Amino acid sequence: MQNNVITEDASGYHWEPNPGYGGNYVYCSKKISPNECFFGLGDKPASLNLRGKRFLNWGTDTYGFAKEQDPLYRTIPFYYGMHNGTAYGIFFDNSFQSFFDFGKESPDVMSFWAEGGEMNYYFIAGPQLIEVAQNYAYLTGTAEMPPKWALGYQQSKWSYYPEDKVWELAHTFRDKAIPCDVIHLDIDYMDGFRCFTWDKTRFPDPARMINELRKLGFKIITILDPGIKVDNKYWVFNEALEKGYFCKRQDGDYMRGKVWPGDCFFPDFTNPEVRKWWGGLYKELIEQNVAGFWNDMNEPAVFETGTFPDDVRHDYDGQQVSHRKAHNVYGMQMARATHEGVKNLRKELRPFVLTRSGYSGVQRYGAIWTGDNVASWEHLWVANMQCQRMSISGVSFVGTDIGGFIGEPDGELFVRFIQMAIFHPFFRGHSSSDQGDKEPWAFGAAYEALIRRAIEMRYEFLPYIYTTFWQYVMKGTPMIKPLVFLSQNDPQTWLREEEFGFGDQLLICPIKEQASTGRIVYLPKGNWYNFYTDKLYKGEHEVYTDAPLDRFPLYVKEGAVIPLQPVMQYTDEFPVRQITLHVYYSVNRNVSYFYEDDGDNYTYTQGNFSVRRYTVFGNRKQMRIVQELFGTFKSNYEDFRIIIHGLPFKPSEFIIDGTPVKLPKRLRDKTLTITVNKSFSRIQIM
Ligand code: MIG
Repeated sequence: MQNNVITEDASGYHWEPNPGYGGNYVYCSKKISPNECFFGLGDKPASLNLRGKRFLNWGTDTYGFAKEQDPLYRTIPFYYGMHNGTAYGIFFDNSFQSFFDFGKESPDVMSFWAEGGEMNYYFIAGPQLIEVAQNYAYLTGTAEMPPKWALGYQQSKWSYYPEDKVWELAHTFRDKAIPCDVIHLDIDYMDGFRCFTWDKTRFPDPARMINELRKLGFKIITILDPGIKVDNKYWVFNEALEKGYFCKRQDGDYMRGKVWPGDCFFPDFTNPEVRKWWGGLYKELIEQNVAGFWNDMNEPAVFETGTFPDDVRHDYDGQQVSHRKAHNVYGMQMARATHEGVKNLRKELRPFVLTRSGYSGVQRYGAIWTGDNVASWEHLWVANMQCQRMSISGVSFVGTDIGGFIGEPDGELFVRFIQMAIFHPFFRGHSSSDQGDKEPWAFGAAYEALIRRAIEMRYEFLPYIYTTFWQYVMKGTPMIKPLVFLSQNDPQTWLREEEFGFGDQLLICPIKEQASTGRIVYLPKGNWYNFYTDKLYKGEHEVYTDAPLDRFPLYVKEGAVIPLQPVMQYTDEFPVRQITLHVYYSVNRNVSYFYEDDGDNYTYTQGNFSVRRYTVFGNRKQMRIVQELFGTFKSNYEDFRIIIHGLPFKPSEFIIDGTPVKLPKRLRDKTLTITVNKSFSRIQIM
């Protein structure tokens, strides 16, 4: 990095007139270096490299959004620049409507500006993209470990009701042996869309239903919107009115807007007292054993006008500001109120909150889904870009409505969507009510089998996914990594955008075209095994990869140790009695981790976890696996089943912690399976 200019001001920090509003923009511009690439900025449904484009941040409800549409639901005013192998980040912490121009207006100038507020930006030095990501997370906050069940498959629809329908759904999953952990109840479970109520004709006894569903291994998540129905017989409305918790216009009238319940008022989540009150409202739902909460429409969305008028007043933690300043953080403050309230009510258990809107830092409070996407092949690509981009923008716990929210996918599209989503941390099928069925069995038996297999794979990979989540929690390392994050010095990765890394050891490339039976995949630096064939390929090359409908391009880094568990119908169906470690031979030393804890409480913060660190290396005649164990968590299994892939020699001896184990003849193959006590520290294979 020495003596290299990383970034240089063009006109630097200045003001520019804002004709629309009559005041000034707070403005900063910087020179663009030749070959400079730009990444980040949250949920933009555009190509990964942002060079040559301009964007606007203003959280917006965008039903059926299109590729390149801007803005969408979220505001993450943070980007990466990278040139000559050196990366840096800039976080423009300004909640007003903001703009980012990456050389669109003038090819050599990058600018960012906002409608008001301060020129308050952070420069984050790299030189590695990953380091910038980690430091951005350090600045804006990392997530907590999620409850493990929230990483299972979740099924949603707008809406499942009445109770009978929910049962039919639950039984179908179990009868068909398609794994599922969660059922979402969308707005129709409420009494006239009143938050924190139930429609008692549709759901006469929610606590009974929820507890019976739990016996089948299902958890319930309910949706809650910010709009509170104007109704003086409704306790939530009366309480907020009495306490002055609703947003008001500049002239003192209430901010009134139509949403699902009809005329609504809206709590001011930027007020700490309101957040506390809102958090407390979850008490009854929690007593009924609702497991998680879904916050929708929090851009905030209002029918007809889109959102609040600019003159609406907000407390903003005592600053008293207008909606111009509070708009982009409103949704995050709602998610925060929910997260903190639920955490406080459930004490020892981890909250799960799903939010649609968010600002930088929203990752502290919950997961994000990308919003109202469409059942099309183009949207599969869009979902791929959005999830990669959200992940490098601090929000790894992200997913899209699998198959598309709007419209009807055919079986093939659904299969390709869900195969990609196996490696999106938030894994949920969701769809709009009038758009036909999109449950895993809606496409006929052949597709059902393929969809089941994809969901099963998700459950098998859970130990690896959970470990990857832990790495994100500890260091802010993005769980999904664009190719360029794996190998930023390789110019091939600067523009390629469909392949993505998941965790330290996997590379995925979604199939994004109809009737495709394979595609070209670019493998970054290192050597990579095809997950299905065990064939080894050299990195920094394109590889044509077969992908008939029952598989997709999935590669494992050489030297990887991947922990897999048996298929389960839900995450705590039975205690895991055996973990399979898939070990991939390598001459180059490679390190892998395997993290475990209790799965749904906070004892991990007091040391009740275990981390296994594996080092794998070998030569033409032997191979070694070293295991180091940290932490005190006691797992339920005693042994590992170890499967070794890619041995270049026929093994005859296996030495575990110095003791030779003669291999039965049938095991003397290039792929080797053997059971080993979980506390081994060194394995030698010769
Ligand atoms: O105006 O609650 O993005 O996931 O199913 C639509 C109904 C409101 C929008 C969400 C979608 C949800 C739907 N909501």
